[in-house]
Amino acid sequence: MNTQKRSGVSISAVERDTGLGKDTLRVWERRYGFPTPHRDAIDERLYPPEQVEHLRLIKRLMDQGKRPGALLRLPVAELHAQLAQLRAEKNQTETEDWVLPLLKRHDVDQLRHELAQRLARDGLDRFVTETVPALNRLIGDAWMNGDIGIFEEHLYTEVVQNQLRSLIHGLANRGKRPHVLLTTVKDEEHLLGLLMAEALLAANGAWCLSLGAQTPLVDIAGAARGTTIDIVALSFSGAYTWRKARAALIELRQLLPEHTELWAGGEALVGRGKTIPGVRTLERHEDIGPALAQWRATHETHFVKMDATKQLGETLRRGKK
Ligand code: B12
Repeated sequence: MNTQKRSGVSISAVERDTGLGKDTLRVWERRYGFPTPHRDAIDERLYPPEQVEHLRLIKRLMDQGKRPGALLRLPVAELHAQLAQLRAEKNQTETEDWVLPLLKRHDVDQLRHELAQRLARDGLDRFVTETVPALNRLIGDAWMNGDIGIFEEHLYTEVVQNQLRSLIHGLANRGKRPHVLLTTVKDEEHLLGLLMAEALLAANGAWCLSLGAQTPLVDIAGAARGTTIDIVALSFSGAYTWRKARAALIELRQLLPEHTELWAGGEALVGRGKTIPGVRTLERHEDIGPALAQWRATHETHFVKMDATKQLGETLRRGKK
Protein backbone atom coordinates (compact mmCIF):
# COMPACT_ATOMS: atom_id res chain seq x y z
CA MET A 1 0.00 0.00 0.00
CA ASN A 2 1.24 3.46 -0.85
CA THR A 3 0.98 5.53 2.31
CA GLN A 4 2.84 8.50 0.91
CA LYS A 5 1.14 11.72 2.05
CA ARG A 6 -1.22 12.87 -0.69
CA SER A 7 -3.80 15.61 -0.92
CA GLY A 8 -7.45 14.91 -1.47
CA VAL A 9 -10.86 14.80 0.16
CA SER A 10 -12.78 12.03 1.90
CA ILE A 11 -15.59 10.02 0.34
CA SER A 12 -18.12 11.88 2.54
CA ALA A 13 -16.88 15.21 1.20
CA VAL A 14 -17.18 13.92 -2.38
CA GLU A 15 -20.72 12.73 -1.68
CA ARG A 16 -21.63 16.16 -0.29
CA ASP A 17 -19.93 18.04 -3.09
CA THR A 18 -21.14 16.07 -6.08
CA GLY A 19 -24.43 14.57 -4.92
CA LEU A 20 -23.14 11.08 -5.82
CA GLY A 21 -23.70 8.52 -3.06
CA LYS A 22 -20.80 6.70 -1.38
CA ASP A 23 -22.10 3.32 -2.60
CA THR A 24 -22.24 4.60 -6.18
CA LEU A 25 -18.66 5.87 -5.94
CA ARG A 26 -17.41 2.51 -4.67
CA VAL A 27 -19.34 0.55 -7.31
CA TRP A 28 -18.00 2.74 -10.14
CA GLU A 29 -14.47 2.29 -8.86
CA ARG A 30 -14.87 -1.48 -8.93
CA ARG A 31 -16.88 -1.76 -12.12
CA TYR A 32 -15.51 1.02 -14.34
CA GLY A 33 -12.08 1.67 -12.84
CA PHE A 34 -12.99 5.30 -12.11
CA PRO A 35 -12.66 7.21 -9.82
CA THR A 36 -9.23 6.11 -8.63
CA PRO A 37 -8.82 7.59 -5.14
CA HIS A 38 -5.56 7.41 -3.23
CA ARG A 39 -5.52 5.85 0.22
CA ASP A 40 -4.51 7.65 3.41
CA ALA A 41 -2.50 6.25 6.32
CA ILE A 42 -5.53 4.32 7.64
CA ASP A 43 -6.52 3.07 4.20
CA GLU A 44 -9.44 5.48 3.77
CA ARG A 45 -10.15 6.78 0.26
CA LEU A 46 -8.78 10.23 -0.65
CA TYR A 47 -10.05 11.83 -3.85
CA PRO A 48 -7.80 14.35 -5.64
CA PRO A 49 -9.52 17.65 -6.62
CA GLU A 50 -9.39 16.96 -10.37
CA GLN A 51 -11.31 13.69 -9.87
CA VAL A 52 -13.95 15.49 -7.78
CA GLU A 53 -14.36 17.98 -10.61
CA HIS A 54 -14.59 15.11 -13.12
CA LEU A 55 -17.28 13.43 -10.99
CA ARG A 56 -19.23 16.67 -10.73
CA LEU A 57 -19.31 16.93 -14.53
CA ILE A 58 -20.59 13.36 -14.77
CA LYS A 59 -23.33 14.04 -12.23
CA ARG A 60 -24.36 17.21 -14.05
CA LEU A 61 -24.80 15.24 -17.28
CA MET A 62 -26.66 12.48 -15.44
CA ASP A 63 -29.06 15.15 -14.14
CA GLN A 64 -29.75 15.96 -17.80
CA GLY A 65 -30.69 12.34 -18.49
CA LYS A 66 -27.34 10.86 -19.68
CA ARG A 67 -26.34 7.36 -18.61
CA PRO A 68 -23.38 7.00 -16.22
CA GLY A 69 -21.96 3.89 -17.93
CA ALA A 70 -21.25 5.82 -21.13
CA LEU A 71 -20.12 8.99 -19.36
CA LEU A 72 -17.54 7.19 -17.24
CA ARG A 73 -15.62 6.17 -20.34
CA LEU A 74 -15.32 9.72 -21.70
CA PRO A 75 -12.42 12.12 -21.16
CA VAL A 76 -13.09 15.38 -19.31
CA ALA A 77 -12.89 17.46 -22.52
CA GLU A 78 -15.67 15.39 -24.09
CA LEU A 79 -17.85 15.80 -20.97
CA HIS A 80 -17.41 19.58 -21.19
CA ALA A 81 -18.31 19.45 -24.88
CA GLN A 82 -21.51 17.50 -24.13
CA LEU A 83 -22.52 19.99 -21.46
CA ALA A 84 -21.86 22.92 -23.80
CA GLN A 85 -24.01 21.26 -26.47
CA LEU A 86 -26.87 20.69 -24.04
CA ARG A 87 -26.62 24.29 -22.94
CA ALA A 88 -26.71 25.54 -26.51
CA GLU A 89 -29.77 23.39 -27.25
CA LYS A 90 -31.52 24.71 -24.17
CA ASN A 91 -30.70 28.33 -24.88
CA GLN A 92 -32.46 28.04 -28.21
CA THR A 93 -35.70 27.55 -26.32
CA GLU A 94 -34.91 29.56 -23.21
CA THR A 95 -34.31 33.24 -23.61
CA GLU A 96 -32.90 33.89 -20.16
CA ASP A 97 -29.56 35.12 -21.49
CA TRP A 98 -30.29 38.54 -19.99
CA VAL A 99 -29.63 37.39 -16.45
CA LEU A 100 -25.87 36.68 -16.63
CA PRO A 101 -24.79 40.10 -17.96
CA LEU A 102 -26.88 41.77 -15.23
CA LEU A 103 -25.36 39.60 -12.54
CA LYS A 104 -21.83 40.22 -13.77
CA ARG A 105 -22.51 43.97 -13.64
CA HIS A 106 -24.06 43.49 -10.17
CA ASP A 107 -27.03 45.45 -11.46
CA VAL A 108 -29.48 44.40 -8.76
CA ASP A 109 -32.09 47.05 -9.56
CA GLN A 110 -32.38 45.97 -13.18
CA LEU A 111 -32.43 42.29 -12.15
CA ARG A 112 -35.36 43.01 -9.80
CA HIS A 113 -37.11 44.96 -12.50
CA GLU A 114 -36.71 42.21 -15.14
CA LEU A 115 -38.05 39.59 -12.74
CA ALA A 116 -41.00 41.73 -11.64
CA GLN A 117 -41.85 42.40 -15.27
CA ARG A 118 -41.85 38.70 -16.13
CA LEU A 119 -43.98 37.92 -13.12
CA ALA A 120 -46.53 40.56 -14.07
CA ARG A 121 -46.57 39.40 -17.69
CA ASP A 122 -46.63 35.63 -17.21
CA GLY A 123 -48.50 35.25 -13.91
CA LEU A 124 -47.40 33.40 -10.78
CA ASP A 125 -47.90 29.88 -12.06
CA ARG A 126 -45.72 30.26 -15.13
CA PHE A 127 -43.15 32.37 -13.29
CA VAL A 128 -42.66 29.67 -10.66
CA THR A 129 -42.89 26.57 -12.84
CA GLU A 130 -41.00 27.86 -15.92
CA THR A 131 -39.09 31.12 -15.47
CA VAL A 132 -37.39 30.49 -12.12
CA PRO A 133 -36.39 26.84 -12.90
CA ALA A 134 -34.86 27.96 -16.23
CA LEU A 135 -32.95 30.72 -14.44
CA ASN A 136 -31.80 28.30 -11.72
CA ARG A 137 -30.39 25.96 -14.37
CA LEU A 138 -28.61 28.79 -16.11
CA ILE A 139 -27.12 30.14 -12.87
CA GLY A 140 -26.13 26.65 -11.68
CA ASP A 141 -24.38 25.90 -14.98
CA ALA A 142 -22.70 29.31 -15.09
CA TRP A 143 -21.35 28.77 -11.58
CA MET A 144 -20.11 25.28 -12.51
CA ASN A 145 -18.29 26.61 -15.57
CA GLY A 146 -16.72 29.43 -13.62
CA ASP A 147 -18.66 32.07 -15.65
CA ILE A 148 -19.92 33.62 -12.42
CA GLY A 149 -18.56 33.51 -8.88
CA ILE A 150 -20.26 32.32 -5.73
CA PHE A 151 -20.89 35.98 -4.87
CA GLU A 152 -23.00 36.44 -8.01
CA GLU A 153 -24.87 33.19 -7.34
CA HIS A 154 -25.74 34.48 -3.86
CA LEU A 155 -26.86 37.78 -5.35
CA TYR A 156 -29.21 35.97 -7.71
CA THR A 157 -30.61 33.80 -4.91
CA GLU A 158 -31.24 36.80 -2.68
CA VAL A 159 -33.14 38.72 -5.36
CA VAL A 160 -35.31 35.74 -6.32
CA GLN A 161 -35.92 34.80 -2.69
CA ASN A 162 -37.07 38.35 -1.89
CA GLN A 163 -39.37 38.35 -4.86
CA LEU A 164 -40.91 35.00 -3.92
CA ARG A 165 -41.30 36.09 -0.30
CA SER A 166 -43.13 39.28 -1.20
CA LEU A 167 -45.37 37.24 -3.51
CA ILE A 168 -46.16 34.84 -0.68
CA HIS A 169 -46.75 37.71 1.74
CA GLY A 170 -49.35 39.14 -0.60
CA LEU A 171 -51.16 35.81 -0.69
CA ALA A 172 -51.78 35.39 3.06
CA ASN A 173 -54.65 32.95 3.34
CA ARG A 174 -56.05 33.57 6.80
CA GLY A 175 -55.76 30.04 8.07
CA LYS A 176 -57.40 28.17 5.17
CA ARG A 177 -56.82 24.40 5.09
CA PRO A 178 -54.63 22.59 4.57
CA HIS A 179 -52.04 24.09 6.92
CA VAL A 180 -48.60 23.33 5.52
CA LEU A 181 -45.27 23.47 7.37
CA LEU A 182 -42.30 23.92 5.02
CA THR A 183 -38.60 23.42 5.67
CA THR A 184 -35.42 21.58 4.63
CA VAL A 185 -33.42 19.14 6.73
CA LYS A 186 -29.84 19.33 8.00
CA ASP A 187 -27.22 19.91 5.28
CA GLU A 188 -29.81 21.11 2.76
CA GLU A 189 -29.14 24.81 2.30
CA HIS A 190 -31.06 25.29 -0.95
CA LEU A 191 -34.18 27.32 -0.27
CA LEU A 192 -35.53 28.25 -3.67
CA GLY A 193 -37.35 24.94 -4.29
CA LEU A 194 -39.10 25.36 -0.97
CA LEU A 195 -40.06 28.99 -1.60
CA MET A 196 -41.36 28.07 -5.05
CA ALA A 197 -43.49 25.33 -3.48
CA GLU A 198 -44.74 27.76 -0.83
CA ALA A 199 -45.77 30.32 -3.47
CA LEU A 200 -47.78 27.69 -5.35
CA LEU A 201 -49.36 26.30 -2.18
CA ALA A 202 -50.39 29.80 -1.10
CA ALA A 203 -51.69 30.61 -4.59
CA ASN A 204 -53.81 27.47 -4.37
CA GLY A 205 -55.34 28.64 -1.08
CA ALA A 206 -53.28 26.72 1.49
CA TRP A 207 -52.00 28.39 4.66
CA CYS A 208 -48.21 28.04 4.93
CA LEU A 209 -45.73 28.26 7.78
CA SER A 210 -42.08 28.19 6.70
CA LEU A 211 -39.23 27.42 9.09
CA GLY A 212 -36.56 28.19 6.48
CA ALA A 213 -33.63 25.83 5.89
CA GLN A 214 -32.03 23.04 7.95
CA THR A 215 -34.50 22.31 10.74
CA PRO A 216 -33.57 19.28 12.91
CA LEU A 217 -36.06 16.41 12.46
CA VAL A 218 -37.19 16.46 16.10
CA ASP A 219 -37.99 20.15 15.82
CA ILE A 220 -39.99 19.66 12.63
CA ALA A 221 -42.03 16.99 14.41
CA GLY A 222 -42.32 19.23 17.47
CA ALA A 223 -43.69 22.08 15.35
CA ALA A 224 -46.26 19.77 13.76
CA ARG A 225 -47.35 17.97 16.91
CA GLY A 226 -50.27 19.46 18.84
CA THR A 227 -50.86 22.15 16.19
CA THR A 228 -53.20 22.38 13.21
CA ILE A 229 -50.46 21.43 10.73
CA ASP A 230 -51.94 19.01 8.16
CA ILE A 231 -48.92 18.57 5.89
CA VAL A 232 -45.15 18.83 6.30
CA ALA A 233 -43.44 19.66 2.97
CA LEU A 234 -39.69 19.25 2.43
CA SER A 235 -37.36 20.04 -0.46
CA PHE A 236 -34.17 18.14 -1.43
CA SER A 237 -31.96 19.64 -4.17
CA GLY A 238 -29.70 17.69 -6.51
CA ALA A 239 -26.82 18.33 -4.10
CA TYR A 240 -28.49 15.98 -1.59
CA THR A 241 -28.18 12.23 -2.08
CA TRP A 242 -31.22 9.99 -2.48
CA ARG A 243 -29.92 7.71 0.28
CA LYS A 244 -29.70 10.54 2.82
CA ALA A 245 -33.03 12.04 1.76
CA ARG A 246 -34.71 8.65 2.10
CA ALA A 247 -33.23 8.08 5.57
CA ALA A 248 -34.39 11.53 6.75
CA LEU A 249 -37.88 11.00 5.38
CA ILE A 250 -38.23 7.57 7.00
CA GLU A 251 -37.09 8.94 10.35
CA LEU A 252 -39.34 12.00 10.16
CA ARG A 253 -42.34 9.87 9.15
CA GLN A 254 -41.91 7.94 12.41
CA LEU A 255 -41.71 11.15 14.45
CA LEU A 256 -44.76 12.84 12.94
CA PRO A 257 -48.33 12.27 14.11
CA GLU A 258 -50.05 9.68 11.94
CA HIS A 259 -52.61 12.13 10.53
CA THR A 260 -49.91 14.60 9.36
CA GLU A 261 -49.06 14.02 5.72
CA LEU A 262 -45.42 14.19 4.61
CA TRP A 263 -44.77 15.62 1.14
CA ALA A 264 -41.33 15.93 -0.45
CA GLY A 265 -39.94 17.27 -3.73
CA GLY A 266 -36.70 18.29 -5.45
CA GLU A 267 -34.07 16.90 -7.78
CA ALA A 268 -32.71 14.36 -5.24
CA LEU A 269 -36.03 12.50 -5.35
CA VAL A 270 -36.96 12.89 -9.01
CA GLY A 271 -37.08 9.85 -11.31
CA ARG A 272 -36.18 7.30 -8.63
CA GLY A 273 -39.27 5.22 -9.38
CA LYS A 274 -39.17 4.15 -5.74
CA THR A 275 -41.68 5.03 -3.10
CA ILE A 276 -41.10 5.67 0.59
CA PRO A 277 -43.96 4.38 2.76
CA GLY A 278 -46.01 7.23 4.21
CA VAL A 279 -44.33 9.87 2.05
CA ARG A 280 -45.84 11.60 -0.95
CA THR A 281 -43.14 12.44 -3.50
CA LEU A 282 -44.00 15.30 -5.83
CA GLU A 283 -41.80 15.22 -8.90
CA ARG A 284 -42.55 18.73 -10.09
CA HIS A 285 -44.06 21.92 -8.75
CA GLU A 286 -46.91 21.42 -11.20
CA ASP A 287 -48.00 18.44 -9.05
CA ILE A 288 -48.89 20.72 -6.13
CA GLY A 289 -52.30 21.82 -7.45
CA PRO A 290 -53.61 18.25 -8.03
CA ALA A 291 -52.12 17.01 -4.72
CA LEU A 292 -53.92 19.82 -2.85
CA ALA A 293 -57.19 19.09 -4.62
CA GLN A 294 -56.85 15.44 -3.63
CA TRP A 295 -56.10 16.35 -0.01
CA ARG A 296 -59.16 18.58 0.12
CA ALA A 297 -61.38 15.93 -1.44
CA THR A 298 -60.39 13.41 1.25
CA HIS A 299 -60.73 15.86 4.13
CA GLU A 300 -63.69 17.81 2.81
CA THR A 301 -66.42 16.36 5.05
CA HIS A 302 -64.34 16.97 8.16
CA PHE A 303 -63.64 20.62 7.42
CA VAL A 304 -67.10 21.38 6.00
CA LYS A 305 -68.42 20.07 9.33
CA MET A 306 -65.94 22.23 11.27
CA ASP A 307 -66.92 25.34 9.27
CA ALA A 308 -70.61 24.62 9.86
CA THR A 309 -70.00 24.33 13.63
CA LYS A 310 -68.09 27.62 13.57
CA GLN A 311 -70.92 29.33 11.69
CA LEU A 312 -73.50 27.96 14.12
CA GLY A 313 -71.43 29.28 17.05
CA GLU A 314 -71.30 32.71 15.49
CA THR A 315 -75.05 32.78 14.79
CA LEU A 316 -75.74 31.84 18.41
CA ARG A 317 -73.36 34.52 19.69
CA ARG A 318 -75.00 37.16 17.48
CA GLY A 319 -78.45 36.01 18.68
CA LYS A 320 -77.40 36.52 22.31
CA LYS A 321 -76.39 40.16 21.72
C1 B12 B 1 -28.57 29.03 -5.44
C2 B12 B 1 -27.83 27.74 -5.37
C3 B12 B 1 -26.98 27.53 -4.26
C4 B12 B 1 -26.94 28.47 -3.08
C5 B12 B 1 -28.17 28.21 -2.18
C6 B12 B 1 -28.60 29.42 -1.39
C7 B12 B 1 -29.98 29.31 -0.87
N1 B12 B 1 -30.20 30.00 0.21
O1 B12 B 1 -30.87 28.67 -1.41
C8 B12 B 1 -25.59 28.08 -2.42
C9 B12 B 1 -24.49 28.95 -2.98
C10 B12 B 1 -25.53 28.16 -0.90
C11 B12 B 1 -25.41 26.66 -2.95
C12 B12 B 1 -24.60 25.73 -2.34
C13 B12 B 1 -24.34 24.47 -2.86
N2 B12 B 1 -24.74 24.02 -4.07
CO1 B12 B 1 -26.11 24.88 -5.14
N3 B12 B 1 -27.29 25.66 -6.39
C14 B12 B 1 -27.98 26.75 -6.39
C15 B12 B 1 -28.86 26.82 -7.68
C16 B12 B 1 -28.25 27.83 -8.64
C17 B12 B 1 -30.35 27.17 -7.49
C18 B12 B 1 -30.92 26.86 -6.20
C19 B12 B 1 -31.94 25.85 -5.86
O2 B12 B 1 -32.50 26.05 -4.79
N4 B12 B 1 -32.25 24.79 -6.59
C20 B12 B 1 -33.07 23.72 -6.05
C21 B12 B 1 -34.46 23.58 -6.69
C22 B12 B 1 -35.15 24.88 -7.04
O3 B12 B 1 -34.33 22.87 -7.89
P1 B12 B 1 -34.54 21.27 -7.98
O4 B12 B 1 -33.91 20.60 -6.84
O5 B12 B 1 -34.15 20.96 -9.37
O6 B12 B 1 -36.11 21.09 -7.78
C23 B12 B 1 -37.06 21.14 -8.82
C24 B12 B 1 -38.25 20.29 -8.56
O7 B12 B 1 -37.90 19.04 -8.18
C25 B12 B 1 -39.08 21.03 -7.62
N5 B12 B 1 -39.01 21.00 -6.18
C26 B12 B 1 -37.98 21.32 -5.41
N6 B12 B 1 -38.32 21.26 -4.14
C27 B12 B 1 -39.63 20.94 -4.07
C28 B12 B 1 -40.48 20.76 -2.96
C29 B12 B 1 -41.80 20.41 -3.18
C30 B12 B 1 -42.71 20.20 -2.01
C31 B12 B 1 -42.26 20.26 -4.53
C32 B12 B 1 -43.64 19.90 -4.78
C33 B12 B 1 -41.40 20.42 -5.61
C34 B12 B 1 -40.09 20.77 -5.37
O8 B12 B 1 -38.74 22.32 -7.95
C35 B12 B 1 -37.69 22.44 -8.83
C36 B12 B 1 -38.29 22.80 -10.15
O9 B12 B 1 -37.39 23.51 -10.90
C37 B12 B 1 -28.80 25.34 -8.18
C38 B12 B 1 -28.96 25.16 -9.68
C39 B12 B 1 -30.25 24.42 -10.03
N7 B12 B 1 -30.28 23.93 -11.25
O10 B12 B 1 -31.16 24.27 -9.26
C40 B12 B 1 -27.45 24.88 -7.61
C41 B12 B 1 -27.21 23.41 -7.33
C42 B12 B 1 -28.48 22.78 -6.76
N8 B12 B 1 -26.15 23.41 -6.33
C43 B12 B 1 -25.29 22.46 -6.49
C44 B12 B 1 -24.18 22.19 -5.61
C45 B12 B 1 -23.22 21.09 -6.04
C46 B12 B 1 -24.01 22.91 -4.42
C47 B12 B 1 -22.91 22.67 -3.35
C48 B12 B 1 -22.63 21.22 -2.99
C49 B12 B 1 -21.67 23.39 -3.86
C50 B12 B 1 -20.47 23.30 -2.92
N9 B12 B 1 -19.50 22.55 -3.35
O11 B12 B 1 -20.46 23.90 -1.89
C51 B12 B 1 -23.48 23.47 -2.15
C52 B12 B 1 -24.32 22.59 -1.21
C53 B12 B 1 -24.91 23.36 -0.06
C54 B12 B 1 -25.78 22.51 0.80
N10 B12 B 1 -25.19 21.85 1.78
O12 B12 B 1 -26.98 22.43 0.60
C55 B12 B 1 -25.59 21.63 -7.71
C56 B12 B 1 -26.16 20.25 -7.41
C57 B12 B 1 -25.71 19.30 -8.51
C58 B12 B 1 -25.73 17.92 -8.09
N11 B12 B 1 -26.55 17.16 -8.76
O13 B12 B 1 -24.99 17.57 -7.21
C59 B12 B 1 -26.56 22.59 -8.53
C60 B12 B 1 -27.60 21.89 -9.43
C61 B12 B 1 -25.63 23.50 -9.37
C62 B12 B 1 -24.89 22.76 -10.48
N12 B12 B 1 -25.20 23.04 -11.70
O14 B12 B 1 -24.04 21.98 -10.26
N13 B12 B 1 -26.15 26.47 -4.07
